[in-house]
This record gives sequence, structure tokens and C-alpha cells, in this order.
Amino acid sequence: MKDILTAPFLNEMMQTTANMYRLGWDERNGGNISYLLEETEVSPYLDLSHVLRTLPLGFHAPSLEGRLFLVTGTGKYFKNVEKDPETNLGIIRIAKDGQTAELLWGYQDGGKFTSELPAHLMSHMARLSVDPQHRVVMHSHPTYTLAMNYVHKLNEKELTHTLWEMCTECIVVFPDGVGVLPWMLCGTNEIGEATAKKMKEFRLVIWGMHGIYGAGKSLDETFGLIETVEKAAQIYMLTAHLPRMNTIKDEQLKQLAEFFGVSYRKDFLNL
Ligand code: 2HA
Ligand code: ZN
Repeated sequence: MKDILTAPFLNEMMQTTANMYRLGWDERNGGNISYLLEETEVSPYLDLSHVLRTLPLGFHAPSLEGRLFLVTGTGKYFKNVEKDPETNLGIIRIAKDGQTAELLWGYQDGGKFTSELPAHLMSHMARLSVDPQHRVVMHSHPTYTLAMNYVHKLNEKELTHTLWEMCTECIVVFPDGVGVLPWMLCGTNEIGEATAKKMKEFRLVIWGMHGIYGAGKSLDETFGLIETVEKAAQIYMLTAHLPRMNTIKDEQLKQLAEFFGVSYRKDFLNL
């Protein structure tokens, strides 16, 4: 067996969480990530027949049976993942019953997966149903995105439109826009179900006055989606209190989407 601490998927996760922590997006135990792994990428590092513990999921995920996920731990800090991945992360496999997680590695202090696992696994199911390449669900509390939640209307059309106006590349990076959920109690199956429903349509979902969910094919792509929203929200928060002298017009947003060949939410423009 190769040393799991040298596995590319683990190092990518360690770098991503450290990066997000340093950006100030994931204070204390804020944020969580789940990363769908292929058996072939894990098997050189781990005996997949050796289950350390079993943990109830608290809901049913039949279509994920046998799937492997690298998941951040509940109550754990992104700040600490890099120096102690085996305590702060875990690799789980969804058991045959679709309602139990088999722990294969990690959570070595007796811990378990993030309290937001329902939202993660339900989102994985939703994204896989529309994108077979999908692999990552990422939740975070990016500062300016959150600030914007308090001073901007929280509906999908107006929020997406404002974000698209803030940076030229936004409509190209997230042409599908940003889904929005109102404030809801986190850690529940209800917010998980609501998030997953939005994830059929959007790769980005705002949790009102809480944070953001992103989904993508890789850690880099998913991070990049949230990073681009956060950059746009920063420009908005730096300018919202000032008289607006210029803006990117809807006709120009349309030109961008057409030039870069992306399929965008035409109903989010006022043309
Ligand atoms: O894991 O961010 O939403 C801590 C959170 C809960
Ligand atoms: Zn959160």
C-alpha cells in the first residue's frame, strides 16, 4: 500500500481547505467539503475491505450505494486540516443499505462527518443526475457574499444579475446563475432537500444569511465558482454605497455569453 498522505486527492483537499481558511471564508468550524472518489484512485492507498466503524447517515441515499467520499469532519476547523488530515477528514463509503456510512480512514479521534452531510449527499445525487462528471460539493461562508445577503434582495434573478454586472467574466463562469434559499435551519434534512432541488438547476446556491454551496467536477472548479461569486460580491460591497457611474449593460452580458458560447439564463437579463 502506498502512503495515503501522498495521495493527490488528499493533498488537493488539504491545500483547498488551507486556502479557504486563509481567505477568511471558513472561520472556526465553518464550511465543509465532500469529494466523490473513484475506487481506482483510492485502492492503491487503502484496503477497501477494512471498515473501521459504521456511522448512520440519518437519511436514505440509495443511488450512492458503494460510492466513496472524502469528507470534512463535524466540528473540525479548516485551519487544522493541513497539519492533521487524519483527524479532520474521513473517507466513507455508502453501505449497501443506502443509510449507513462505512468509515475507511480518518476521523481518528472518534469523530464523524460534517453535520451538513445530508445537504452534501443529496446535492451529489442531484448533480450526478444532470452531470455524470460531477464530483465535488463545497460549502463556505465567504465574507462579501455573506455581507451582500444583508443589503441586496435575495432572489435568484436580481442577485445573479447584480453579480454578473460586477465583473465581465461572471456570466461566462456561472452562466447558469446563482440559486437562492431563504434563511433555513442548517444541519437538517429539510435544508438538504431544498439545496438538492436547487442543485438540479444551479451549481451555486446561496443559503440566505449563512453562506454558499458550490458543486463541480473538481475541487479547483468548485472553488473557482465560489471565488468568482465572492469577487463580484466584493466589488458590489465596495461600490454599493457610491453613486453608480457605469455598468455592464444587459446587451453586453448577452454578447459575452454568445461570444464564449455558454448557455445562460436568458430570463435573468432584462432584454
Ligand atoms: O460545518 O458551516 O453550515 C459548519 C457549517 C454549518
Ligand atoms: Zn455553514
